[in-house]
Amino acid sequence: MSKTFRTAVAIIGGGPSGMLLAQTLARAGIESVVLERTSRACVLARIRAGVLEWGSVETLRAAGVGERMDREGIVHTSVGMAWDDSAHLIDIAHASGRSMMAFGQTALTEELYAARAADGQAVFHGVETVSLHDVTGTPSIRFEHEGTAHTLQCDIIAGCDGYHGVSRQAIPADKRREFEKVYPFGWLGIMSETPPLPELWYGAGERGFCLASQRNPMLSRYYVQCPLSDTVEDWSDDRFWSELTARLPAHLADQVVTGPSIEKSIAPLRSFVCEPMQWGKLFLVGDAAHIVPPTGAKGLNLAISDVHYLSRGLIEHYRSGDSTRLQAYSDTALRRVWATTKFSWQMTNLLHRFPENDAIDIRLKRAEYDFLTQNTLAQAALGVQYAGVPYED
Ligand code: RFL
Ligand code: PHB
Repeated sequence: MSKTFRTAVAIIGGGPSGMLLAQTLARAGIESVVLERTSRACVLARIRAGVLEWGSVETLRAAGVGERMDREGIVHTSVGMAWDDSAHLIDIAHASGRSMMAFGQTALTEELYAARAADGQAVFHGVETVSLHDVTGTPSIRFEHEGTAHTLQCDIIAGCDGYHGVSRQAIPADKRREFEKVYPFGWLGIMSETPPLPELWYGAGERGFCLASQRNPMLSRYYVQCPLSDTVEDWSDDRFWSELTARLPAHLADQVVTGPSIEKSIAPLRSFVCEPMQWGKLFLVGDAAHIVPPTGAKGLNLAISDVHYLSRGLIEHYRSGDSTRLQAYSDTALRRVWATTKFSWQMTNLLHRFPENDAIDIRLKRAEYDFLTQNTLAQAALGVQYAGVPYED
């Protein structure tokens, strides 16, 4: 048995990129179908990003999914930087004219799934053996769903299937250039139902990187840099809290409210960019095209700006037949991707201990931290990048 059907935009991947694209297109009257490998419960169980740039906040509001974010999110105008016992708050709003919003990716994805369900839009969960065909001509996607083979014909394919997805491979290897850096450590993250510190703090120093972040007034997210060989079993809650508080300056460590973790995981860190982000009628979006290390909180924000550029191009293409912006998608998106990849790499280098770092490397990082915390121009440079490179017209 096999089934053939058709849509305008076939979206592979039901993570934040795919669902936000589907939502934005639906509001412009453009039909799409989302194909997701896992179950809805599995997508909604992922705990990842937590900080939204103001450009992301505005994009989400415009897509009609901002209400809960505006109710529950924590707006912050500063970000803290600490090194052993030194601590400075950097005024992001002063430097950039914009603030940030702490709001979890999990909650955002819940809102996107609720909005699509309210519109009655089908998301095919549990799709298998997804393959892309004739992406430079008359595109289609073949997949299996609940034991039945399907062919989805479409005008456009949006590859929103993350770093491990299949879409990127549909760009011929000799036309695709991939740039990659894998970092020699991971981030151990925990979630705990305790009040967070009043500000978001990035910490560096003798014992390595740490981060104190927020979800809502009774939900905190914390991270410490750890060796890649560690497993979550190596880290009891007690060990985590004592390591985190040892890495923070004493006056911040004293404010940390500890409690049982409700989630604990280790994430590897990489910088990765695929060029181009478009091939024929295939457009890559979000983690399918690029990965940044989480230092600086940019991955989800880049996914949202990709959706902004692609949906704008698609809406013009369908409304007026003008494909200029759509055809410029890869170049436009990549300018922001590279600027942001540079920022995440720089923040990662500054704040982490690498196994190969020797005494001079550490002194140089400390000198850079001192310059940053003492020089208002350096703070302005950090502030505009942390708040997010403005979207191009
Ligand atoms: P996702 O979230 O990986 O979703 C891709 C979806 O595609 C599905 N899929 C397929 N579906 C159909 N067919 C196939 N063949 C498929 N292969 C895969 C997958 O099941 C999945 O549902 O990519 P997307 O949508 O582009 O979203 C990207 C973001 O998830 C990611 O960039 C952020 O989470 C990164 N990130 C952060 N970003 C921020 O902006 N701010 C942060 O504070 C922040 N913190 C983080 C982070 C990522 C982290 N980890 C664990 C990687 C903190 C961490 C710890
Ligand atoms: C988070 O809250 O999960 C978070 C915050 C800032 C980052 C990365 C992750 O740089």
